[in-house]
Amino acid sequence: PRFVWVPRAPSVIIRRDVLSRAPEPLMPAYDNASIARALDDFGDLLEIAGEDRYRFLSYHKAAHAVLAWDEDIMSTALGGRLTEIPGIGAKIAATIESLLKSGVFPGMDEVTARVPASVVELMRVQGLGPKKAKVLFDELAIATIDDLEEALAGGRLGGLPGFGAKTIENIAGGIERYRSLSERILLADALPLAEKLAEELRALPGVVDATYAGSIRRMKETVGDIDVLVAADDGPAVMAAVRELPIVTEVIGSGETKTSVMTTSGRQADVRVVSPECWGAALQYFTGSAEHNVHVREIAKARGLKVSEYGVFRIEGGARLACATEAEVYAALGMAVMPPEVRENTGEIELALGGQTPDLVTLADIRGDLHSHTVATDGRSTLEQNRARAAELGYEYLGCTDHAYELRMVGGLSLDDLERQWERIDELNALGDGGPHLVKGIELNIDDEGGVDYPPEVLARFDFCIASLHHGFAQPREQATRRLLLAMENPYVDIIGHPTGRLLGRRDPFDLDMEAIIAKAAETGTIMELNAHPERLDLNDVHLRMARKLGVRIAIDTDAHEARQFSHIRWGIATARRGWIGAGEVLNAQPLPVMRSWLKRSRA
Ligand code: DGT
Ligand code: CA
Ligand code: CA
Ligand code: ZN
Repeated sequence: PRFVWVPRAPSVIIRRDVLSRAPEPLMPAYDNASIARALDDFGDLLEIAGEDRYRFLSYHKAAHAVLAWDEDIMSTALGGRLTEIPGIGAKIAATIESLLKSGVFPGMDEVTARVPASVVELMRVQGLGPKKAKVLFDELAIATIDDLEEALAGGRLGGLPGFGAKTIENIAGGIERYRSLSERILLADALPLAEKLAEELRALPGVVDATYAGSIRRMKETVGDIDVLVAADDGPAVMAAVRELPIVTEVIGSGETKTSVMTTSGRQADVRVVSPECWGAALQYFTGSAEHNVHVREIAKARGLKVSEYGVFRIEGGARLACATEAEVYAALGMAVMPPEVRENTGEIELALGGQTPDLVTLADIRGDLHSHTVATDGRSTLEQNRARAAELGYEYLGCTDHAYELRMVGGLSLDDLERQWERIDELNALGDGGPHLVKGIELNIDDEGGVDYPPEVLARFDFCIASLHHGFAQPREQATRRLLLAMENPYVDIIGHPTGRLLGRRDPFDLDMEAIIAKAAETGTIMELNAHPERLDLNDVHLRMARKLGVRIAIDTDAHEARQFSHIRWGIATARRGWIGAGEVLNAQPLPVMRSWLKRSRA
């Protein structure tokens, strides 16, 4: 059978049910990340199949190069320039072309005859790399996560080379996390798909408007499914057209007003047709959240009104008061229209009844990014490349925060390295080319005693310091909490980076007493980071609301390990808005002198 490679989703890559039923011709929505993922997976399969090191490494290198490539891979391929990507020769270029054209990975059949492709899914479990997956496959013929779970339950993993008690315990936790995220999708994966789907729908004849709703419109960090609304008079005609969209691989169910489909990304989407006159009522209803809608309806009822996806009605007599726009719907209920991000029933309705909405930070408020890495440690872009990207974004300043000395595995900076970096920063800042001002920072590691990498006299030389937890994820609550509390008492620790350490679907957060930590931040004037990486979004919305109540200030940072990752700021803004954060509370929404004045070291 033809092997169709489904573009990358964060943890579920291969939906075998989709693969076997994928219709031809397929027009996969590949991007650089999904091509990189396919190359990476192929490299892993080669390793498990016992191919030589040189061969499988060439696919990993190619994957890395595609990820680092700035141009859209489809444009590069159309221009016949794939071999201009460093590390990509004629053979891999032909593979990429084939993927882009047809979803077929040449040579895959031959490899999957030896190692089933489902073994790739095994490696999505945290703690299982190709080496361990190979042992599982060779020794116990474990080829799927179900097989793995069975072997685990039957106690058959013990005794395998490299599988100690600790590893086995980690695998059990990894399976659980894998399963929990495979039911949800990272916002950063879902939103581009929802936008594409809405765009394809808007182009259909008879469609007045199309947009996404549900948890995507509320910008929740993970979403259960993709909800799209279409305004059109002829529902059945639109539904028929939806079934034929290029992005659709399978129709799961289809009626006159709702069609559920599987898309080329392996993700399910629900498309609903609503009448254009009642667009606002439908949008309000299907944006949710369910909790927000329930509370809105209670308030309506108390006023003798009824709300549904068809409008606001008087209970007595049934007259319709509103339905065309969301503003009209909320106005009929005596409420201001609140931004979708806060519609979670955490106080927004009470505020709206008083005619108010929270004043939320926007992308336009951001003046800089204060967490970035370079090739000096584990970043993939140079200081100059980061600076150029920050200039493109119109930033006033950029914080350079490579890893500090103790993080040896990524080449943490020694004092000599720092002197060199500072010298280069001074040169760049003296250029006078209108580029962003580079601010000298560092990402310190918080050790088991709450200490950090350098002595005070070195810490004093930075413009600012971020301190983060990078190890000890299994530590008990008291111990992990104490590390953070002590670090916050350090007068040179201005910001706590990615405070809980979670990686959505991959790693649980540290077990922390967040109330104590946020109270300590308020007491010491320590700024808390909202790390904008789509897998982190840490602090989350709940913690941000706690922080806001206590007047704790927030830095929305991308922690970019590559210049293009500065664009992740978008996800940080979304989460900040869900946490009710306004520009006045955001460190990097302030002009440079004000930003500096907020740092703990300037306040002392
Ligand atoms: P998700 O998909 O789990 O990330 O979350 P949502 O919020 O997108 O939930 P979903 O897809 O089940 O429904 C989309 C919206 O439709 C939801 O936010 C509110 C509305 N809705 C759906 N079912 C109900 C319901 O039973 N009661 C109420 N009040 N609203 C509902
Ligand atoms: Ca949904
Ligand atoms: Ca839904
Ligand atoms: Zn970092």
